Amino acid sequence: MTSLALALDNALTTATELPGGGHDIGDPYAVQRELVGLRLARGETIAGVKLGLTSKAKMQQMGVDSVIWGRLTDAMRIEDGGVLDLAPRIHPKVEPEVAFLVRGGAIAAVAPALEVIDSRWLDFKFTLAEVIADNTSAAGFVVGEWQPVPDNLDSLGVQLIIDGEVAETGSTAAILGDPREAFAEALRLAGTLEDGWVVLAGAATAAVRVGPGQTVRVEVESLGSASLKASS
Ligand code: 0L1
Ligand code: MG
Repeated sequence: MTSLALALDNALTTATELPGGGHDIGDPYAVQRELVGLRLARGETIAGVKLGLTSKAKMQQMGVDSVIWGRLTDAMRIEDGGVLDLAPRIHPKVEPEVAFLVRGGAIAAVAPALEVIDSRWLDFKFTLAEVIADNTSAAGFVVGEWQPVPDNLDSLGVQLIIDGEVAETGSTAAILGDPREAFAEALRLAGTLEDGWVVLAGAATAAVRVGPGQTVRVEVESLGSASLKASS
């Protein structure tokens, strides 16, 4: 077990930040595996995988041209319309996404989704290796009602609505041109996707900070909506 995995897990469980920017990390995905392994040892189970940096804007921001991936656990899942407990969070943000349901290694259904990201790195400042080690900032997710996959999944309008006001507007095109590309990447990167897993395809807009008592909703054209309410 690396000291970095232990330090990141301590940051997660105590809601404290670690200074980033200068850690010498050999294999960041090995650190991520150890970090998530600590969660599994506490009784959590893998619920799926997430893709990160799937938009051109985020790739440019990080100076990379490829996506990253992380692991979702059952403890990260928030029921649609449920409560996001802010007490164990550091500086949570929400992003509007779409989620896929896995069956037989393929896409069985699609749904509107919210991802909660909450970097364990101070002020969300990290290197690419650091954010991979930190399980790509994964902190929570909400999945709306599963739907059959429409033909035009690559050009659906997406809105992130906070307390009834539109905070961000985008399109599923921002997710690697077509969210199905993100599913293919998830399969390639994770190696295997198990039946019943959720694949979070990536954000359609920038992430937005979520504060006490706020209601956050994603609306995806023709797919519907999903929401959470932050604790006060
Ligand atoms: O899900 C994401 O695209 C986030 C990846 C990590 C970068 C960040 O924390 O903003
Ligand atoms: Mg995301």
